[in-house]
Amino acid sequence: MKLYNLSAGMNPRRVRIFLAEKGVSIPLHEVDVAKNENQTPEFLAINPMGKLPVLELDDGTILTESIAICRYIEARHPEPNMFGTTALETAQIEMWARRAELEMGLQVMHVFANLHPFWEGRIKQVKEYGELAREKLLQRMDWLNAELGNRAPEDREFLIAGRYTIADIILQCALIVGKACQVRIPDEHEHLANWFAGVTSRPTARA
Ligand SMILES: N[C@@H](CCC(=O)N[C@@H](CS)C(=O)NCC(=O)O)C(=O)O
Repeated sequence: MKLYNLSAGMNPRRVRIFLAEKGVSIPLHEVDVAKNENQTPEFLAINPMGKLPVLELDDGTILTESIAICRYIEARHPEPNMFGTTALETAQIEMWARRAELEMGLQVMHVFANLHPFWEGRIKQVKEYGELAREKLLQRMDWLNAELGNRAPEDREFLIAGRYTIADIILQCALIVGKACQVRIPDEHEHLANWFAGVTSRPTARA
């Protein structure tokens, strides 16, 4: 197997952390987006979207989409469980994963794409769109901080299920890119800040 990787990217980081939590090692092949290596005919033949991560299986099968890749790894390496065990827990983790991805991760991607200098001259940037996404992201941080604050203290360490799951990974990776785009967790959001400090101090956080 081979994982086509982009070290700084939000989505490849999800997969690297996930693999590290599972104790699974897959050779990485770095694709330098700054050098447009994701737009070469060779890479586009692998993923016509030109996006990372991509998992290439030993038989040549290609899997794209970070969460689909994580689900494949989960099925092959069930422990530690990251997607849920019971019907309820699986649904709750999915609920939090979708909140993390759609309510927050997506806004981070809009901020990054529309406001970050990396994309200047590479894609069409609409500053106002980026600013709106930044506002929405900050609103979601307000909501999440309040949500965590309303819980018993022992339930604030992880988003759901009382353990580290794919939902935590998705949000952690989003907020790392948020930081790089100058959208930091506001100082007064101690519950969200504590959650972030906890997940980013795990041994797998630098995977
Ligand atoms: N939904 C995809 C998103 C993949 C994605 O957008 N990857 C980014 C890196 S985080 C990328 O490759 N960007 C390069 C580009 O858009 O040119 C996933 O979850 O894997």
